[in-house]
Amino acid sequence: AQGDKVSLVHGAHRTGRRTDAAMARWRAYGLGQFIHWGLYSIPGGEWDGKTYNGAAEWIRSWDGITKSAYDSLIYHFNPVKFDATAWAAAAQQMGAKYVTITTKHHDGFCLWPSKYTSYTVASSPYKKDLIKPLVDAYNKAGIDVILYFSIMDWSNPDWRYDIKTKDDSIAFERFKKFTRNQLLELLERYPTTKGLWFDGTWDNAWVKQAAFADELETEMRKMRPGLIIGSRFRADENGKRHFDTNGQLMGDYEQGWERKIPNTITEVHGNDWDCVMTVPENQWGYNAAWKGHIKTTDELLEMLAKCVSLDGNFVLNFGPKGDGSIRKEELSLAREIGDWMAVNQEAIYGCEYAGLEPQNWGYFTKKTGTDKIYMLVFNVPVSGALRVKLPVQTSISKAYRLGQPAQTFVPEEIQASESFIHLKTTSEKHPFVIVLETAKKT
Ligand code: JFZ
Repeated sequence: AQGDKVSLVHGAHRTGRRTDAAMARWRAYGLGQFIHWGLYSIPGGEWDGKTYNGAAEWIRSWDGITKSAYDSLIYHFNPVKFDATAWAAAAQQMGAKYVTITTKHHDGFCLWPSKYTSYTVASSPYKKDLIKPLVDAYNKAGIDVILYFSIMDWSNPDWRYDIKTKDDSIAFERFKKFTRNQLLELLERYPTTKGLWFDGTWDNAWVKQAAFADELETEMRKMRPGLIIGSRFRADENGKRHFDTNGQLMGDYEQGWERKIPNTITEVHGNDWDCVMTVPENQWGYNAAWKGHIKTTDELLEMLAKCVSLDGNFVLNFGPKGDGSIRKEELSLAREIGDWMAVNQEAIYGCEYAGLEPQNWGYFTKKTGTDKIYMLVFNVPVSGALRVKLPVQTSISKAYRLGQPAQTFVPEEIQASESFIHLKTTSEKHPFVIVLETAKKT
């Protein structure tokens, strides 16, 4: 009840979803790409012949490596094989509608020539800005760009995990100015980008900056109408992150679905969200020795289908190598996802939760603003009969296989508003889509 709400100065600015065109565009993306690229891509999870067991992009925090040795990687950063057009072409073929690119990860190394630190690509042998060619190439390929930015910055002597002394507080004030400068710099330099993806915001020093972060967010939104910022940027005045003290989402979409996907629509509370996913277990930056289970194309497609069926987007991570090339395993996954998308994208783009009871054969999506339902089939029952329950007063007017419109199905109504779609074969080896055109019974 309204009466139970506490009044907050730095809580959520809105209840419910954003209703503007920029957010509607984000919501319709369906599939995105994430790119983690930086100095950590050079060692790729190995140092002096030893393997680091953590995430490759965190190697600087390992005691098997000295900070100065890590920071000296800047003198070896020379991605001669980097080809922004080729990266964008691979993402476009995969079917990605947006890409999130690390402008600066926790190590603090900037892929753009920031005026505010020398720890940037400008000090490397490569010298040139990497963000501009990426933004241009992806935009040219029709893909929107979102800039990843880590607040936590291990390279900056003013960064603090917590503020305990007067000196900490003085240093962190400088750090806040630096952070604001860098963010405004990014928005000025790359005016076509659509959003900011924040990370490294969990430590006390930052969590205590509710007022500063709130004002900065407002300033950035003024500067760039339509700008999209997730729930991982700021905390409210009580230190609550993602959801404020009253349980309201802060930011434009829920940014907590990290390598996990909700199972039911109730878990997303009517909010926008996206899931960011790695191909191996928990490796974002390039790791030469991918260990453990490596997800297959069909597994990734199932995650994509599940996300869209629950009103989310699915974002697949790529970790390019230090030389600027993309590993062949990622390129072949992208190609296979793209081959499937070429046939089935209609069931992904501009689609949402269908409001139907889930069935074990797979996932339903619905084209926003229409009565078109898609059945994304991943598990074919031995009977070949796919159960569909529609709302009362709704019937199937036409059912056909996406990409093969001549292959139509005659649904068998087994009871009111409950039908079987009978497959002609149960020997399918890959996921496929059946379109249901529905109509209100008269
Ligand atoms: C962070 C980073 O530390 C990591 O290197 C990578 O960039 C990833 C995308 O983001 O890692 C996180 C952040 C949040 C959670 C898990 C890992 N979380 O909320 O569960």
